[in-house]
Amino acid sequence: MLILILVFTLSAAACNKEKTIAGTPGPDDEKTIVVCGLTEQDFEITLGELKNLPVVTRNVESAMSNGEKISARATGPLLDTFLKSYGKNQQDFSHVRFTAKDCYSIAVPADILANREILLSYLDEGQFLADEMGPVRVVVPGERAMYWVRNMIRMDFETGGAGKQPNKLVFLETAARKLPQQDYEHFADVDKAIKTSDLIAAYADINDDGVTNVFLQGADGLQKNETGDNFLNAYIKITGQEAPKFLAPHLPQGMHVRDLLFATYGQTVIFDHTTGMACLPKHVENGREGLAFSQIFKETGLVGGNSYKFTTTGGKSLVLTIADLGSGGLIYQNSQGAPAFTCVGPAGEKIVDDLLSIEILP
Ligand SMILES: Nc1nc2c(c(=O)[nH]1)N[C@H]1C(S)=C(S)[C@@H](COP(=O)(O)O)O[C@H]1N2
Ligand SMILES: [Mo]
Repeated sequence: MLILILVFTLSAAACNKEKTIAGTPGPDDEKTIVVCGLTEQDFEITLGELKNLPVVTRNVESAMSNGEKISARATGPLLDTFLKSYGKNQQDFSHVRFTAKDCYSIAVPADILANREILLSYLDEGQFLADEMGPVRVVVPGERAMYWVRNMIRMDFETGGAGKQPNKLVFLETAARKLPQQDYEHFADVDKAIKTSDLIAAYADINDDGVTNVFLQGADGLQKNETGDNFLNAYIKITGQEAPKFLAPHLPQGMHVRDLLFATYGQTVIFDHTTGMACLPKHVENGREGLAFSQIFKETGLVGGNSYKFTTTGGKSLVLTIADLGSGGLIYQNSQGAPAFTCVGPAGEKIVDDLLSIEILP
């Protein structure tokens, strides 16, 4: 009984600690957070102002990308509580992007906005945040630690609906062969990398001003949206460990994406077939093993079309209709490891070797 009372008093004391300190003056009260996309004019709020909002406290744990766990006892207002004062709620947005002092940034997508609490925390374990966390640390209970942005200094509220459907697939390994490659130091190794801006300039519509978010998909299921600017000022390391890897020297490591399966820029999907072969279900057609044409479509969000234009690195192209595809079609790797297409249609077997791209024709 005595133990019970003790436990009860201790936990009550822990709760009260947050209750008594939340909202009281602290060292970061004058620090500001920039808020964009919520009202007509961007504005700044100070931590002191945020502290006027009611708070919640959550005991949270999350996995980091390296498998380690981090835990916290976070206190602060919910993003939804902050938004209520502007007549909005989390569900009103397609993305909320949080940016930190060290240039780390991440977009929280609509499905998380719809299902999770987001804390704008300014206390950890009942203490004001240390310099490496403050003024605000975003905490999303139940989500991976990449969404927990410490030193958060800017919030962008985005409402842009989904952009246009992708209609072109470019194979990264064949595209990269024709682009300038440079040495890139990666831990103890020197690998080869291409500039994303070269890749996009050559194979996608770099001036597509609808591109505010570039979607990145990792082989392990990681999904992220990167800003057009961040994406275009970076590299894809195409050899060595964890290749293809999206990275840049000025972007914090948490923003790098290893084992990139595909990136969608505007209407173009850049797809790494080798990574696909390692992480997607394989399919056998006509004695060859590869990825089903339909599987790649399903995975990348490419849809429909009545015919497809297959183009080789040499610039030759072949247009096939759905009927021509017959058996469905398969992308396999030729003896040099380059992607190649095959299908068995009404007119027999068709092969497009050294495949660079596939376009969906209306
Ligand atoms: N400001 C900032 N916040 C960040 C990161 C970062 O590099 N900068 N990395 C994120 C990632 S990828 C992870 S796994 C966790 C790591 O938590 P820790 O650095 O606080 O241990 O913080 C997230 N928040
Ligand atoms: Mo991470």
